[in-house]
Amino acid sequence: MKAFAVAAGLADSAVASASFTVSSGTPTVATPTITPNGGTIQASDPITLATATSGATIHYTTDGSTPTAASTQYPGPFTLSSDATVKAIAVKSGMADSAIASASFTVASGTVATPMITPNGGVFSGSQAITIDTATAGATIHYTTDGSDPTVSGTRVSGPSPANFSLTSGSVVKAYAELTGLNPSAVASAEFTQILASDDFNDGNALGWTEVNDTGLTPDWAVNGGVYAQTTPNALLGWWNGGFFNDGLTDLIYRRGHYSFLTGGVGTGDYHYSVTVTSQSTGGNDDCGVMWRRTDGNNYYRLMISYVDGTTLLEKRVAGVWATLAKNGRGVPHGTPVRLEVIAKGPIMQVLADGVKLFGVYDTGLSTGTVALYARGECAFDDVQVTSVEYTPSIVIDRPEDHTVVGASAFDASAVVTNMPVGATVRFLLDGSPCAAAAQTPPGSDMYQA
Ligand SMILES: [Ca+2]
Repeated sequence: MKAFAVAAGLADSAVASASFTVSSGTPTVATPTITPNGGTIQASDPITLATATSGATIHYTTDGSTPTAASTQYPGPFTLSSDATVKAIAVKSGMADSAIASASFTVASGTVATPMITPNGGVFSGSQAITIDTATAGATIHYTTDGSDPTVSGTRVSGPSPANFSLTSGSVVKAYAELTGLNPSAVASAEFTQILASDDFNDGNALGWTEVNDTGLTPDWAVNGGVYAQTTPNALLGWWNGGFFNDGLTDLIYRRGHYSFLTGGVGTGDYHYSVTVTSQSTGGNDDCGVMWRRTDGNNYYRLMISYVDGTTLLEKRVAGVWATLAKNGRGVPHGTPVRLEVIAKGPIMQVLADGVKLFGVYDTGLSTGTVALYARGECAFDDVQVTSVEYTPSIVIDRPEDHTVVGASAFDASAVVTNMPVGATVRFLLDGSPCAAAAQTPPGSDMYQA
């Protein structure tokens, strides 16, 4: 465009000039991005396409051909099962098509060998040397010692294979390996529990144990023949004394007994406590058992086998107040050793006899304290072992108790189920048959009733 000015009596102005380009009026759609932008990927890695232009659609090809608006529309992140070049274009009505983006991918073939953890779990004292290696040369090992997933960067340690380190406390070790161009290995896992305390009494003494007289009547604890035993007969320890009666201390005398606790404790309230218990009388009214999380004479859990009743009883004493947590009609004969185990992890506690689960309870009353041996009668103890516990028991059914009911009558039973997996159900059986009105309504961990 050119212009000049005129006015009467004056000479015309010079000519001014300027150039203009008239726009077509159709802006261009932003070129798509491809993430990751090529390279070696795993077959499971998602490929993501995007454009900065709102409302535009993305079309793409994976065979190297030029994409158009007629090509496959991007449905969201996708994966590639073999080597491919991804090309993408973004289009929007009223706008010019974007430029074409392109990225070439190599899909890893083969898989890194799963690491070997050596030793592959177990029980140790003090410290434990660990080696993790993989048969795939050049691979990087990633491992955790806190049970967490090593494929997540969080607390993992990474380095070349083999990885060597030592554990100084109980741990769940998990490891996997990766190498560019290969699929990552599966995750290997191994559980290491640490011995926190042990005594087989084969040294002929009970050093490290503190005996507690809880009846005012004289007990007699001693180590003989490699076994730690209380040998004063039950009848001399105030067992009966005219019947169950209140002793004036808001405490039934039948709960009293004698016990010996591990003086130095075990440093934690979470542990796996095992001991072999034998009633040594022939027909006496012995009660033998174990205690755990004992902090003083008024605070502990106790499992008691009643050899006269043929029952086992799980109780707690918190601030001096007794409460029954569970009972069971599973008796043990006199003279028969039974291996009692208590697995206490947070509020979840499981009790086993000879490897068979007696009780699982959820209780928050006491969280720490030492272990003890309980005797209200002639009870012998051997092979005490306390180890760390590295896992949370999977399913706990809390405080089911024995019931006796007259035929053709009904009673209510309930169970608190903790850590129940998704999709699991609770069944109540009476003499092996499903109960008529069992409530399955709660999802997951909750109270179930029948
Ligand atoms: Ca022994």
